[in-house]
Amino acid sequence: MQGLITKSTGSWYQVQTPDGQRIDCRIKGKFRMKDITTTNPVAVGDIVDFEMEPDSENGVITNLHQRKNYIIRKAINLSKQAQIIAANLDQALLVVTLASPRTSLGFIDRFLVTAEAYDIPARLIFNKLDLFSDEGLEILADYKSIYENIGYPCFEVSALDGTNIDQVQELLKDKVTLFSGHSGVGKSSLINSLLPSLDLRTHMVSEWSDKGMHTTTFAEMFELPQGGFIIDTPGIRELGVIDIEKQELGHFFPEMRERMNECRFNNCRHINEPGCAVLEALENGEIELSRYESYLSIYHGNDTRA
Ligand SMILES: Nc1nc2c(ncn2[C@@H]2O[C@H](COP(=O)(O)OP(=O)(O)OP(=O)(O)O)[C@@H](O)[C@H]2O)c(=O)[nH]1
Ligand SMILES: [Mg+2]
Ligand SMILES: [Zn+2]
Repeated sequence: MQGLITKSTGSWYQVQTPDGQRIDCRIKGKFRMKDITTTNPVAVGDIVDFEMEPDSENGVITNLHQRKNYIIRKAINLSKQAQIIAANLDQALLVVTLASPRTSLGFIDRFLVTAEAYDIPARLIFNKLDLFSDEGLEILADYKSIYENIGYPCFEVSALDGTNIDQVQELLKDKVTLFSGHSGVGKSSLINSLLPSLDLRTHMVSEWSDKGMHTTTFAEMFELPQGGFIIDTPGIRELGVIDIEKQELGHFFPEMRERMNECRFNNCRHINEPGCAVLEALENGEIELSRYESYLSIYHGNDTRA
């Protein structure tokens, strides 16, 4: 039998059958990926074959189908361990808040580079719009212009009062969509406002640390009545960029990618080379300094700041 992984706890996998049944399965045998060690061989979004165990309500996963794509998260710089967050995605939404908790530009950029590297279209969802002061709204406008100018669609929403939730609803139709972001930014709250029947657990952000409480502990996929699937994920504390060759890194910044053919040297690192089109664009303000700083930070391997 064939099914779709809708939840993974590490030892158990929930498999949805084509007729909508959900069966708890274990894994038999080895599912190794080339080149990387992952903590989970099978992830939400994977298509698998499974068999029912004799005299049991549970099944055993016996085969993993080829993935269209996947997104991996590396915990920290030194660790070789990586975790597949989800597989077979059409798009990834990064939920961002400017306060309670604050998402840094560096974190946004590392997420976007990761999505580019895995060839998954990314969009930014600025949540908690209801909390924004006038000053906050100005910062939001700055952030939005940085990312819209380089081609990432941005949305401003409030899961609390429902502002612009319809725009997100439209974005999701017939697609498999990953919701990602720091703990406490409102991923589960957003999914609840999109699918009110779900009633996922949410939790207040700590007043003391301004950090989320890591309420969602496992990735889980939900089917939308209008077609499509959404995947809720646990909050990401820090995001290491998975082994990208330094020479390749510029390709994952769209604004650098579109200029680097004009650099004088074809092995230009865009750091201090004469005739560098990227540095020229930086100087005349066509490339945002914060983006370039993220490039340097990832380039030099300081890529785990929260
Ligand atoms: N004011 C306001 N609060 C919100 C909004 N969205 C979510 N919250 C609150 O933010 C807190 C965290 O929300 P969650 O949905 O649990 O956040 P999460 O991203 O799922 O967090 P993890 O599961 O820990 O990764 C909760 O107290 C929510 O009520 C919003 O649009 N406005
Ligand atoms: Mg959550
Ligand atoms: Zn260059």
